[in-house]
Amino acid sequence: MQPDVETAAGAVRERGWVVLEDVAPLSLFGRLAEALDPLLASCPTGRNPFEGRTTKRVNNLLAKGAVFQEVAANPGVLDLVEAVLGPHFQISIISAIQILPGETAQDLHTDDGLYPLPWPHPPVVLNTMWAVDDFTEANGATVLVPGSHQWPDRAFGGRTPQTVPATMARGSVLAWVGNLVHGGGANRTDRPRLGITMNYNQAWLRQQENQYLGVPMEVVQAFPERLQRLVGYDLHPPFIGNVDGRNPLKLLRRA
Ligand SMILES: O=C(O)CCC(=O)C(=O)O
Repeated sequence: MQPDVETAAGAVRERGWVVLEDVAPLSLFGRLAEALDPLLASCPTGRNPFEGRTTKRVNNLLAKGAVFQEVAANPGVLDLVEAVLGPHFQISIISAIQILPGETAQDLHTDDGLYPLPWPHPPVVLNTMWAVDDFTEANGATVLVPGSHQWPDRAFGGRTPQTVPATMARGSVLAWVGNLVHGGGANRTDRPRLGITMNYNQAWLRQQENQYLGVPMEVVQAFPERLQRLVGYDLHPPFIGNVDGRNPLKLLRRA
């Protein structure tokens, strides 16, 4: 059952994560799988253990098919992101992650560890994982350390993290806060595990993926306005992101 947005945001604040069901029709997940099929076929496996040497990642998805707009701008997910991060957030990175049979568990990490912020800090990243396949303990469901976002320091030192697998059926969406310790699970089955990670961050931060160069301007011009703003064509008050003192959205429309 779908929790209301405040209940979901409460779970994210308290234990660091929540699984949403029914945020989009199951048919969307079929269309996502179909769009990803050829992209995955020509995609190499990862370059290092963190990317996963037996894992495929297709990045920059907003430039690779209109169907991915439905992930990035899902209203139910955006309501949750706003409840956790506040009103001024943006798309940081959107990638498909396919963990292939035989992949070992990814090193545990936090997504906002990329940013040199003092610890602890308020939420600056909310990540989501769209389950294009069923996520099971055996096939590499994302593993999470509940409550780790409230640890008093960033270091794992002295702690033995107790992980739980985010098992969920195809069509579900896992959301977790950027300072929660987590990682991709090991795939001990003979079938791949496919998910789309759609990561949002505070609009005053640098985006993990360069959306301005990654998504051609004419593609962004055809997006609905909300998505254009989420890609980064917007001001964070009072004037972060301006061009000649003006909101970049106005220039995008004129270009
Ligand atoms: O694939 C997953 O389940 C999680 C991957 C992840 O956390 C990452 O690559 O940063």
